[in-house]
Amino acid sequence: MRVFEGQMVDAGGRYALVAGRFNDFITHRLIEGAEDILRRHGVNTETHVDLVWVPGAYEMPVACDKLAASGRYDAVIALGAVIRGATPHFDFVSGQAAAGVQAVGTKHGLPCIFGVLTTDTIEQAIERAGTKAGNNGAHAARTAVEMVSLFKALEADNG
Ligand code: INI
Repeated sequence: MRVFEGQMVDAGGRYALVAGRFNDFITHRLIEGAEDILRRHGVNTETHVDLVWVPGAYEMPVACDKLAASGRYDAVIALGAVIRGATPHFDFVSGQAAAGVQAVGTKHGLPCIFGVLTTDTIEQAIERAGTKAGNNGAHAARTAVEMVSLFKALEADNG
């Protein structure tokens, strides 16, 4: 049996972070977590990581699509926070963001990582942005490193 899996070391990837300005006090922590993990897995974050701000999670799919279509990146990482309010708005924004980012990935055959928190409360978001429940941006970056490595291995395979 031939087994392919990504290594947890950067394979020379170029990464785009797509960050939502909405709830940016959370997004900034997610960016810090992602940047730290990319750097500690061997990515030169000065030259190989671009940060792209969008207004909110709803705008992430179209921005991810543009970046994926550019051919300049090996992975796109969406980072942000959708926090439930008093209306059904949360469901539309979070649902479209998740489905949209996923659709971009399959459309372009490019790892598009969903590092967007979808929480009921601000406290839950804070817990997942570098406090007691880890940092979702760091987790997203680890996922990106693994997927870039996996895709490079699959692309290098000659059968
Ligand atoms: N965008 C977010 O990223 N998080 C939210 O919690 C949020 N809420 O709650 O409204 C949010 N809304 C804005 C949305 O992403 C769009 O920017 C807006 O609808 C304009 O298209």
